[in-house]
Amino acid sequence: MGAGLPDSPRLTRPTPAPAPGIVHLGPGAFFRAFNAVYTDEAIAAAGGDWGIIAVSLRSPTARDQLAPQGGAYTSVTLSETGMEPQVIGAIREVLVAPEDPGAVLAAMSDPAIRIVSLTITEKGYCHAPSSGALLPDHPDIQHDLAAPDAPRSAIGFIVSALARRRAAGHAPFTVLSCDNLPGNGALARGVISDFARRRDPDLANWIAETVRFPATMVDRITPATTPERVAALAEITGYHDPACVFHEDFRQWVIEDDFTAGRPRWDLAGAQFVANVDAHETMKLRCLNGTHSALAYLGYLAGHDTISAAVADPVMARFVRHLWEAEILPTVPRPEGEDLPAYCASLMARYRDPSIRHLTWQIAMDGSQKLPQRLLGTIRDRRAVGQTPEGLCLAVAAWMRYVGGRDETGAEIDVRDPLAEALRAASEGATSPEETVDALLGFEAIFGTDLPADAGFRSALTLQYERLLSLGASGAVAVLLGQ
Ligand code: CS2
Repeated sequence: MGAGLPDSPRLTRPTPAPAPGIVHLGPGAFFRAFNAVYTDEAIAAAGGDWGIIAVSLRSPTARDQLAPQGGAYTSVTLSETGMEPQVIGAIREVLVAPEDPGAVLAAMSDPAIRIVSLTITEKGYCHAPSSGALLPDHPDIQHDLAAPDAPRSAIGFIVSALARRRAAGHAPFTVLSCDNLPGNGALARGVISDFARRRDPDLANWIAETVRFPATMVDRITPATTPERVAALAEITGYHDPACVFHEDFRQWVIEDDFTAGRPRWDLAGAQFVANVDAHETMKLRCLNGTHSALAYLGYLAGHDTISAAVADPVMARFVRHLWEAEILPTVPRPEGEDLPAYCASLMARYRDPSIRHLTWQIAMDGSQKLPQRLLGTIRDRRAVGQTPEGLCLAVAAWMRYVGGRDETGAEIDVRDPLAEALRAASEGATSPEETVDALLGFEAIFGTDLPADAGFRSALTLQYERLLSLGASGAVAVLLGQ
């Protein structure tokens, strides 16, 4: 057996764990490639008790990978010249909430914890993506209102911990959302306050008066870790680290500087502290995540398994440029310090990097939670000035084709989405392309009520959907580009 395989020695923690200061909910690959890296470098540069207690809300996997290594793991920068490993020591431990919710609440109630940060994905906020409002009938919300000492959702844990801090006379922690959502700070405040009000209006008032919810824009392309990459890393390091993560070199973190009791010197690791994040967020969600989703559905249907393969197709690459220039950038205010055309050119370079191998299937996940902020907001803005963004309509039509569950060869698609079953049933119940579009537009939590009522949008969408069925993804894109 080669030296790089699991019989290699396990990675061990190189330095003592920093004293705790942050509880992080959602210790997935993105968090390990981003927040924890910035925090590790900030502690190295300026010290401070900002060690991270990570909490898995669902699976024990991260804990099982990290615990034998004392929380240490390898963050690996990918490029065409190879892999660049960096051992990260900022994580102290990982708790598994379903196993011991009391331990999680105890950690979050400790006054030493001054920040609770989140990378729980869009669906973790138990909200209606089209409005941002809390879903009171969401099973986790129902559960957590009934069982405050054993919550399941991030919202339930945050409100229970804040209740305990208030009762003990401790200051609250800052809630730092790091998910790809517009106004993620305000959204977190909204769902948490709504939940708290249902539990205890006085607690909700205290939260409104004392808790800070700064907004952030987060950016680093982080494909899922594969066994092949874990083995490749062991080959070059001589140790085995199943908790390792792989990502591009680029990273950008823009943070509203609004914290109750301090924060690490993330600025010394390159983070940007600003008064208002909105413009950066809109730029990133529409230009990067919007075209990521367009490429995910059209690329997958066209047979491209990765983003780099999709943009290596000249028709798809031209399509992405068309989206930026003609449909997206007219809706994006220029953030201070940014040059929008140059930003898009750098996105294309990031997409082209073959060493990243970011799967279209991975990005295609959870479309029902992603479409509103990535595509539909831009469509609304174009419609509001009398324009019909056909390219974005084609991207939405491709999502509709994708959630139907069969690709262009008739093969089954493994659609991952909290609404996958309902979306599939709606598609299968339709007897014509028009009916399919109507049925899917009927999902108000995704499309709201305004877009389904917009006849211009409906007919543009139906036209693109029909073209997808008759010409395929590549053909429909070519026709749209006038080729
Ligand atoms: C991707 C994002 O999976 C997805 O939905 O679009 O994870 C994307 O890679 C990051 O937001 C980049 O910062």
